[in-house]
Amino acid sequence: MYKIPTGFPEGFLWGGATAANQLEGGYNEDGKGLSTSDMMTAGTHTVARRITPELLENENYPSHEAVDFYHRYAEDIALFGEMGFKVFRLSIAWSRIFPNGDDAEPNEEGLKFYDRIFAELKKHNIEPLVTISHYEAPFGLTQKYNGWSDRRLVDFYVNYCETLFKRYKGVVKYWLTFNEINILTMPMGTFLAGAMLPEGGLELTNPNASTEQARYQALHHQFVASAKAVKLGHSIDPDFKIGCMIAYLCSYPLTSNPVDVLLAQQKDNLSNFLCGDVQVRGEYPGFAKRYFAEKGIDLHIEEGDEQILREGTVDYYTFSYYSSVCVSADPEQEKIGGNMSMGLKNPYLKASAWEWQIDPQGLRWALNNIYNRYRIPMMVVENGLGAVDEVQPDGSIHDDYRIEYLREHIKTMKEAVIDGVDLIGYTPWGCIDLVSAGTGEMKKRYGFIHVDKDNEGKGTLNRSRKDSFYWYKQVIASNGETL
Ligand code: BGP
Repeated sequence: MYKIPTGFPEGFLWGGATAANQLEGGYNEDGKGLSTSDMMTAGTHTVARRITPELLENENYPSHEAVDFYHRYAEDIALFGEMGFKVFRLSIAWSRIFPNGDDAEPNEEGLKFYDRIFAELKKHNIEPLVTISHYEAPFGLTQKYNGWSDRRLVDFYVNYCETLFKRYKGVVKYWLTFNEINILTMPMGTFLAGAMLPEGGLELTNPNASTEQARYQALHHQFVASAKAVKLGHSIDPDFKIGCMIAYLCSYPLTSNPVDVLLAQQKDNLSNFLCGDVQVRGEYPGFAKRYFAEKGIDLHIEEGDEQILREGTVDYYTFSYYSSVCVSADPEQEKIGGNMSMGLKNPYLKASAWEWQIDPQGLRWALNNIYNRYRIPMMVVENGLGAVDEVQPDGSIHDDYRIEYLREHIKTMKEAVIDGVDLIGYTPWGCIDLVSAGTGEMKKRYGFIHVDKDNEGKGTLNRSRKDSFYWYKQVIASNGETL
């Protein structure tokens, strides 16, 4: 008889996930330079039309204060400890370490901040999981080089990694090179992930205007940078585990018409597996080369790049998973009115207030789909429900909708483990309320911990425990058995 797993493995890494620009605030403290995210205004959360000193004073930039983790980290980490976190995913703000991106020396004060964070995590026996670049880069790199369009960013990034790897050898074991690297395949990734100005500069009507040629070239630079970082990291500390991070975009065929089925597979290939194949297998897959050829995308690939990619494959695969959509080869479907964020409506699913369809089964599907291809350890490093929470007069928050969402996803994750997927950790997104990456809002909340701050930026910033806080604590204590 085969012995199959009965549940989550011992030592499973339960925790939560965040990103510096959505959490820290302190955007100009202790020598930090401006980062691309510091240039994004609230509401539309797009890059400011023009950066002037007046604008920097008068407009609402959500990252500038965020939820003030910069000053309140000890309290927050204690709350993570109280929930029993084994791991905490955070990102390092590149502009704290290299304020302009191309500085010769790192900013010691910036490093000291993360020294304090890691020391605090250690006190609570929480393992850090560090995203080296999460949707930001020093704004100086945009101004001087137009971000990742310029190959010189590879060296600046690798130099930044070297600083982190040497400083945090023996302190940090788990690293991720780029958050949701595949977002660069989409227009919305232009400034957000590529730190590139849209075509036409900052005074534009469409902040995401960019060509596929420009985005795939920038993506190639990030692939090379990531691979070099992996190789370097292993030479500095062979115990480092360095992973990729991909936004898993789950697309189902809208109908059983084979053209829809094929389209869904092509989407899966281009949206998800293109990046996965380069980072896990170390080479561009055939379908990507075909796509480039047919679209007239002519990548500048230097001699030696292919070897770099082969030598810098990742140790583990991580991804974000929030929802799924449908795709259809029939252009009429778009008009029928089933348009959701990122794709077509699935008649079998409900959606969040932000039109992200809720699909727990899709997570099991994704885990199997990815694991069958790569056969390396995996982590779900983002998952969750963005929702408006109501604070009761006594201060409590009854977020049963959030509990329900997470419970159903944890159930299907467990099924995937029983299916044989080598899943090692789970860090739901925004374990403490933070600024939304997509909109810059505060009211789209994911946390177990509430932060008193509204969309206009007002509030005491006080922290409080939601019902989900107590629920997640017992999930962790029971290693996923008590749901
Ligand atoms: C992912 C990002 C996160 C994050 C999350 C939720 O794409 O990696 O930074 O914020 O999505 O998105 P939003 O904040 O738009 O709800």
